[in-house]
Amino acid sequence: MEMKRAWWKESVVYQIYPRSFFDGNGDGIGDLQGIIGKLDYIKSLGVDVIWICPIYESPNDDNGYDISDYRSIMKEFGDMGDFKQLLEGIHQREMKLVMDLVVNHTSDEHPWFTESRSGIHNPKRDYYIWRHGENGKPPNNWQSFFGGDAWEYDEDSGEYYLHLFSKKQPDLNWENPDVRAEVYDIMRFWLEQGVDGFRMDVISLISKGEFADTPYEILNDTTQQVYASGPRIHEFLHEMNQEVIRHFDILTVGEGPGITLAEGLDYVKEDRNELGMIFHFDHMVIDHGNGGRFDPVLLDFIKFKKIFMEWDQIVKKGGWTSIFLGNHDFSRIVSRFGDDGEFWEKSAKALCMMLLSLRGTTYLYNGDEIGMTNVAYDSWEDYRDLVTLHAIHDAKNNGADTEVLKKAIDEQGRDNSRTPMQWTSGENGGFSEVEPWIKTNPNYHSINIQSQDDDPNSILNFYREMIKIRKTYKTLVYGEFEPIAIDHPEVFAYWRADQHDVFLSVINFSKKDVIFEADGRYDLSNAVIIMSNYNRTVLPEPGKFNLAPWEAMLISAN
Ligand code: ISL
Ligand code: CA
Repeated sequence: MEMKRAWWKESVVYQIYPRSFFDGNGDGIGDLQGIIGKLDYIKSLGVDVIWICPIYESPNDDNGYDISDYRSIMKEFGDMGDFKQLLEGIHQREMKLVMDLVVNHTSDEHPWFTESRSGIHNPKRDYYIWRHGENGKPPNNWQSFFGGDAWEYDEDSGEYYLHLFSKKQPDLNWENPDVRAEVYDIMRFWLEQGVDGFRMDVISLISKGEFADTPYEILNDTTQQVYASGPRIHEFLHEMNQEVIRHFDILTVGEGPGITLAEGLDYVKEDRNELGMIFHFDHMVIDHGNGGRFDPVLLDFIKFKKIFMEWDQIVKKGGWTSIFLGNHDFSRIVSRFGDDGEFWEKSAKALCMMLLSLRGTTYLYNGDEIGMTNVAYDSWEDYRDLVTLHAIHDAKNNGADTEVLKKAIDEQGRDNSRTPMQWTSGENGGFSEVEPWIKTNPNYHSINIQSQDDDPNSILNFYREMIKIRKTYKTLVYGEFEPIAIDHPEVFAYWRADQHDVFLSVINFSKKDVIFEADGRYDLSNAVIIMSNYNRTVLPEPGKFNLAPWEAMLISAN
């Protein structure tokens, strides 16, 4: 079946965490002028789309994911003039801009919430979710993603409001049509400015079901079974599509914690007219234990591969998918899925090959293109993320072992991916002239853009080359994805094929030498290696591979 083509399916998206990207005015905080100054660098990667995490006015309890004004720019980042300049600069370079749309919740400092809280008869009361408690306890046993009860008591009215994230992020009441109309207005406002799409924060959570107790002990189960994909989710997304999305040619990607494989297609099936694609989290929570991210378990590599295989099925059934390994909520991909020690460079390139040779729209997170790694700070004082701070606070209160916790935080904490971009080996990694809001990773002396820019063997230039290859061969975008030996314990290998071309991707996910044999599905007698992280150019024996540690190659069969 010929797949429906679209620019957003063929795009490579580059995600920017604005607070940590580049400080344009010397206050230690990344900003819009900082991004503007780096647009030529971004363009040099070959990416098509920039997605910027929230840049709206916010008290920054959760770094911009708590919005107090959807129509203005956070003062630390600049103003509307800077925004217009940024958008123009992006469009001039023939790239596109995707904004983060955070509408499951607002900040508690948003005027809607100030009004809503002011009294039970206020017209905005019903913009949020207020309930009576029972016997001095919250309305139900729901827990917030950031720790503690998902309900906050309001003394004045004697009611509780729901917050699935921090108590400074009250959930909006999507049952109220006025709330939905406000959201569509906000979307139109930014589309009229000329933005090219939205990444929708936790959009899977907007429709709340019955407020009954969750029977599940584990938050991940509650997310899938209780919080996500509520009864009216598809009605709301379809309405959003009819009201807004379909009138513009835009990229839409819904962040979907808790969306299961069974429900995934409903969000993205083209003839349902909801979203273009979603981010599912199956591979991102794969090493989270029952206690969540700070209770890590060993990553099951075969399961990891199967997740990509299973989610590819939704593409076949008339939808589309996204491919990503990291973002601002998870640790660094080379530290988590690769090897940030001896095989740092090889494994970073291997992950790059995987990201850019799978079917789906590729999302790259800033810093991964130079192999930025996790950080482990010496002092508790240096951590910034509220999730981490809550965990530290709780552990100290409960007399838990903070050494064990520190190890988990350094493996899985969100600060890992939020350290300043490493531009140069100069002070603060060239991110800012002054002490940054979050400490730089001290390895900026060796890992930085400046040193990789002109080095033909660098991770950075491997990314540039892989992006170029993906843009050249549409087969890598749309072609069938046919995994080989999915139960192999070390190798991820797959064909990408259509009537035009056949490619074979072979990636050794281990520090061992591994022998691997491809199935004979396609003829490899005239095959050539087009990309190799060991600079290999000739295939020794068609279909048979002696792979070095973290070796990755992309082979063109015709
Ligand atoms: O459920 C999760 C995995 O266990 C979480 O990672 C969840 O998907 C995530 O916290 C949702 O993230 C988004 O919304 C948050 C914000 O803090 C994140 O930065 C954002 O990406 C609340 O807006
Ligand atoms: Ca600044």
